[in-house]
Amino acid sequence: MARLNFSTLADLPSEVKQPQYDVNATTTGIVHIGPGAFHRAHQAVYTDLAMAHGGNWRIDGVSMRSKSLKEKLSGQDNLFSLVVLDNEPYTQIIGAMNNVYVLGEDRDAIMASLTAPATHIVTLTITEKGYCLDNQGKLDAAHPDILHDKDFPEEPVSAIGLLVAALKVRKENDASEITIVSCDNLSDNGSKLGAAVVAFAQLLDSELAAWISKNICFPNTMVDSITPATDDALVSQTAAALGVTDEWPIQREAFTQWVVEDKFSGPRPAWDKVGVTFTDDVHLFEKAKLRVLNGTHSTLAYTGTLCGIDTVFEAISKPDMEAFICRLLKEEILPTIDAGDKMDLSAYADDILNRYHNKHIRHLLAQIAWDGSQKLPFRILNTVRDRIKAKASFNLLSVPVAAWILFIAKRQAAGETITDPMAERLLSLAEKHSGDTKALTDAVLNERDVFAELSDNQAFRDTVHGQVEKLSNITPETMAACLGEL
Ligand code: CS2
Repeated sequence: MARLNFSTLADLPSEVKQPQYDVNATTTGIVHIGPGAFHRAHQAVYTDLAMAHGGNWRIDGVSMRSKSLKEKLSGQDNLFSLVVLDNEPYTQIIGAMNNVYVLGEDRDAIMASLTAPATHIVTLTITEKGYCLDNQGKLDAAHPDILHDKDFPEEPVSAIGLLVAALKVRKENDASEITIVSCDNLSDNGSKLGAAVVAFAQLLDSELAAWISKNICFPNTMVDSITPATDDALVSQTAAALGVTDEWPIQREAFTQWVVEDKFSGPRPAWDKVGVTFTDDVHLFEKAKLRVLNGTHSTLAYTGTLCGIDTVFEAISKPDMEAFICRLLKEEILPTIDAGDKMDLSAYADDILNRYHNKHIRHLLAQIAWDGSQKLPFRILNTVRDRIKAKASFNLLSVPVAAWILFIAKRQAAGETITDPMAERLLSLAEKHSGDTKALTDAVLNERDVFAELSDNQAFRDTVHGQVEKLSNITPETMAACLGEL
């Protein structure tokens, strides 16, 4: 079968949406660090649509480690398919990706792209761990990648180091019209990124740090679209629909939202014309999304996995599981969000639960369960902190924490690993305390990189212990009774 590329675009079925601009005549204006599935399903799509309104905003993707995206897309002119799986499905060819680089082999090209005067935006989806932050959200100067980049600033291995190396050149060239936009699920993502970049620059050159602080904007954002990882079924389904092979199509739900703080140090694509919300304050959108969607996602991921469930749809389709999620939202999550008249939180939560009921999306709980040590602080623990401040219960919020601990224990006992920057540490604790969930719970709760001051909160510790005990015998058969007791 022929491959998706510029020469086969004309042969695609008429119902397949295509770029509404001259892709070949459009040049790079954005560098994206971490071009994984979510970037290609979200920012790249908005940017592709925005280019119909003009401007050179194609994207040079920079993979920090993996070569697979470059290898897969290079054979198809960096085109790829967005497959929207919902009640009204459609497929859209995205032409926004101009080049795909890998840090280990394309360093010169990457620096040329980052420092080009025509590059006015850097976006990032590097996941929580990519920011090299400590448990207070500040740059961890002892992080191995930061230590490396401090010693070898011209050969950075971290996104932070790469940005500083590029900004150093841009300062020398007086090319300050560039905005750096975090698109990851962490609170105050832009502010934290900017502070980390300035802190790292300060380690090298205080004048550069001052220049960055003065000239470069790091807007906060909220990003949202459920984007399951690409699987072989999607590749086959897409080939059948297109009549050509796309080696890395992307799938997502129809819903997509991007809220961006209106704070830019240079030009930007016509994102506002294609549904992106610009606002002076992202915080309500960010807090609601991280706690209502991502907090319940992680709860489903760990409790569902303990009950032998594979996908979000299957989990939320269990009446007892959905009833528990509704209780968690109503009793302990929504009360921590002060939306005033700006947002109908109850309707917002209902919409998210409806999105979970999308039977066309096979969103694996195993994917959501990745990186729990990095995700839980933003999705669950900050909510616990607000409940403690309010002298309110956090019994239900302790359930995903307890389920995460049991998830680690279960994976270690089965001789399986977990995907998490702290995997080695957490699995070693599970091995050391094998068969003793009380001791393992104490040991995990002592991990200050995850729990910070909550490690010292006896009421929190006791509550988590209590939920671990209740959940430790949960099975598919006992799920209803177990969740009903919580
Ligand atoms: C998910 C998110 O994998 C996960 O941790 O909770 O990727 C989630 O699908 C997105 O944030 C939805 O916008």
